[in-house]
Amino acid sequence: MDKKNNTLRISTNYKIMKRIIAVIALIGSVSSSLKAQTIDPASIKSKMQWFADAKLGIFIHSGIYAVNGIDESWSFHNKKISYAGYMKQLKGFTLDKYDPAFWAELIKESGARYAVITTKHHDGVAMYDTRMNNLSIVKATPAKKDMVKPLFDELRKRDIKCGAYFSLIDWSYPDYPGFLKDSSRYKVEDDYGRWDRFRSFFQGQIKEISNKFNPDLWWFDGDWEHSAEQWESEKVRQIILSHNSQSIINGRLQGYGDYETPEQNFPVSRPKYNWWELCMTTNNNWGYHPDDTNWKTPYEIITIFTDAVSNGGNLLLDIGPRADGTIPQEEIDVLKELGAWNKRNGESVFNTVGGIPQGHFYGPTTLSKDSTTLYLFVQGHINGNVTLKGLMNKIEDITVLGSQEKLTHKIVGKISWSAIPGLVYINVPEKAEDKYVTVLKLKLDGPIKLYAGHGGLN
Ligand code: FHN
Repeated sequence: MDKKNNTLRISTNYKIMKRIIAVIALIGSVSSSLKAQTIDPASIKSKMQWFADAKLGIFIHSGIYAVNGIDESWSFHNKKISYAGYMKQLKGFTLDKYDPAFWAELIKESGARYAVITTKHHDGVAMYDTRMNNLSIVKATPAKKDMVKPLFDELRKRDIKCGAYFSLIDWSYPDYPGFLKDSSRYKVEDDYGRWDRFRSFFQGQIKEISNKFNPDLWWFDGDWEHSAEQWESEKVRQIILSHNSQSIINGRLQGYGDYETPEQNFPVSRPKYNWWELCMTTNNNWGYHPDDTNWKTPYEIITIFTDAVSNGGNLLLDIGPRADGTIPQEEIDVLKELGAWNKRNGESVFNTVGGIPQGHFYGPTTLSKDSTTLYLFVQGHINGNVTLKGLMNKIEDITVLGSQEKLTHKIVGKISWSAIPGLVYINVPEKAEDKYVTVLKLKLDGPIKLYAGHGGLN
């Protein structure tokens, strides 16, 4: 048998072996993914409690995309700029005015109970000293420093939980299939070995982030490009929980997360999830975009925030710092205004539960955990009375949060022979109003009871 034939046979055998191994791996991962769907809900309820109580987080998209003020990662993926042009921004990322204590103090002042920072976006540039490759702000930019640990340290000094945003997508990594919108490096099914090398890489980064920063919360992104089996989502979840069983994971790990993350779109009906968080930009962009002056006003952010909380969710409000580490003044101002409103009215959001069903009150509401206190959120100028329908309880006291003004109320239309409650009219004098959203605190005679019928005799 000549050498050539022998070599040919060996390489064929190798290819067969590779496929057999891949098929076994696939069967293994499918069966484990079936197991993973039985994540024990009781085992996550207690560790999710801080998240359920927290209501407000601050999202931070910090990356080299701030240098030119362009779309994070998407600008080269969508070919608005060449990849080489995009990566030139590495040279301009200095963090020379980065002040993690100032960031943490501002986040604290906003009233937020947690913060989530990008450790790596789809562009593959790590915002910390990764040992898995050389593409990081430590090794490849003038910043020459990790920005995650200093921030986490300052946040934890202020009892603020720390979240790590991690993009599963890595359009820069040579063994990652995806690259530009219309071109990819390879197909996973054509080269499992190459895909395995990428998996070892990104899972290695997850291990090092766990070890270096011990995140309270993991905010995965980009899971849409591959399946749970291909990502090995179950294994990723186990890597995290084996390091810290109390870590919570967002719902962008192809079915292996703990809570849902609707993005930019506001729910009208209450989402059915146990836990969910609306993530939203402060203007229209996640990263620093000096040309985007479409800033949401404090009134808009506070009404969106209270609406999300009323529907049983959280708000993760995003800021996009500059490449030098400074935060745009508009974002500083809005976080301060939000914080001032939270100082006046925080009792009605933090540590509460979602409010009463729609129809009883024309606005957001929340309840104390024992439901003996009902909070009504009245947006804008009130001009007299607000109305509450179907309340069976006796109201013992009504206070305007912030001004602490005591209010009276009138029951209208209660028929003596009917069990159906009358309407509650509450007069709110102009002087008691909040400049954004006025909160009325109703102390009830016990856990709330509501009538939701159609008013008929039966
Ligand atoms: O593609 C990303 C996007 O750049 C940004 O990071 C948002 C934030 O939630 N997540 C992805 C889009 O859903």
